[in-house]
Amino acid sequence: MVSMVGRRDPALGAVFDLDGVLVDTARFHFAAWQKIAAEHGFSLGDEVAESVKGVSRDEALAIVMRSGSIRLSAEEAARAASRKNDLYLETVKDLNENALLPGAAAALRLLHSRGIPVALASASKNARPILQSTGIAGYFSAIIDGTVVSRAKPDPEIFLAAAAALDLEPGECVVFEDAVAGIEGARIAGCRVVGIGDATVLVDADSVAESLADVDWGAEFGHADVVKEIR
Ligand code: B16
Ligand code: MG
Repeated sequence: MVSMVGRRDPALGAVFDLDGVLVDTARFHFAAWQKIAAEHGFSLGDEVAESVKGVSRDEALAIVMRSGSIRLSAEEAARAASRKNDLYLETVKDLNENALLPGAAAALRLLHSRGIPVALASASKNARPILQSTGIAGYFSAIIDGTVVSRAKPDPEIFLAAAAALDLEPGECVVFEDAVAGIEGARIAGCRVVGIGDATVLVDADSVAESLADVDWGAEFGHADVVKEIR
């Protein structure tokens, strides 16, 4: 049996969220939801942005419609979800490596050079084309996305599947997440979590960095010299 590493021991694998961690697409998801809200006659306040991060398309639609006190039939909901996806895909159709967030490319290169296996754990059903268009698909040993899992974050399913795909225990993996729902799911799975974003929002993460460029890689993976390399 593989033993679990303690919270301070070096992790053996890395699990990345996509939108808002590796790629600057969270704002495009939200802009599409704002258009959907406008088309339903209400304006979607910025305070909703955090709660639609990391959750599935259907769950995000439910959150958006709740905030506008709108009830949709199953048919209307399916149409609105599909329209949101069309709007989102229109904004990401010309995505390239310039959409990678600070530190993302350097982190993936570094982990690869150290032989640390990397998995994706993204709720998005559009994850694969986005990994391709931004040129980072080749770094992933496993891709667990919205086409693979049936339960949305904060359910731990996606993180358990990512760890299993790397042939590691959840406690041997460190997850990088920008969403409150994702941090909750990763913690329930038993992974260590680095929140990417605002420390006043991501209060349940084990540690928080503004971006992947600010992560203490040496502390997470146990190589004293890695911090120097990533800067
Ligand atoms: P799609 P992540 C998530 O991706 C987004 O954060 C979330 O806003 C979106 O609703 C979800 O993917 C589903 O995306 O509509 O493309 O299937 O952050 O888990 O990488
Ligand atoms: Mg995210």
